[in-house]
Amino acid sequence: MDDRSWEEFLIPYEQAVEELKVKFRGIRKELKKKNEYSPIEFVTGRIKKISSILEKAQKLGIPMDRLEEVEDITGIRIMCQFVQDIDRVVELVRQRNGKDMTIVYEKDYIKNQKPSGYRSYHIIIKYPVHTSQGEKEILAEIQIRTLAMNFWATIEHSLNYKYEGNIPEDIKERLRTTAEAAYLLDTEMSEIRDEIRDAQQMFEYKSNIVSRI
Ligand code: 0O2
Repeated sequence: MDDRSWEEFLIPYEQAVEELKVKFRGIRKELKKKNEYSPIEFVTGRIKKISSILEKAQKLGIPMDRLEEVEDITGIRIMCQFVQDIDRVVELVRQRNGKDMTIVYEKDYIKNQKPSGYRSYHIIIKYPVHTSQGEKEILAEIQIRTLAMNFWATIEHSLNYKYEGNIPEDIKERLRTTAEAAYLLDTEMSEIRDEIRDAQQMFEYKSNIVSRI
């Protein structure tokens, strides 16, 4: 595919990233406006790099004329403060099943941590995009994780990039130790969750009053 064909191919995926970001950020906005707790802390989205799409297609034996079978060309990441929030976000996605999106399958890398130490909850969805050519249904991956899981995954991802997927064994071992530390951080934070939430609510209440003065 030349640059132009790639650009055209990626149009619906780019649109889906933008729409899904607005939708999930909207949930947080709405809950905050109603002074309710939001299980969503922040949302990011990306289009997979062309080189990564090709690599993944090759790994999975997907031919060039069926690249749309790569499930994470559109990727949305939803970050939560606490592990318990992940269940609430998963529930929010499930409630939309059959409405503006269709769940294809879910992968729980929190219960089934990857050997690398990676933890996150993935939901693969089908999402309809309305383009000038009509409706096109694309696949997208929603990753739901805590801030600690995200911190770990971001660092590990950049090391993987640096070492082109062959992280030296000693660093791999250290990453497994830090994954354990991130897990403990999540567990400890969950235990004092009510304390933290009270403190945050008080802080937000004060900030709102100050901003109104
Ligand atoms: P990009 O474009 O760099 O974001 P497999 O490797 O086959 O076991 P699979 O099926 O490829 O797993 O994983 P899955 O569930 O489709 O998830 C792919 C994405 O999940 C990755 O995107 C990462 O964002 C994340 N992920 C999965 N495993 C790991 C891991 O061990 N470490 C980190 N940091 N992230 C992981 P890509 O492929 O990196 O693409």
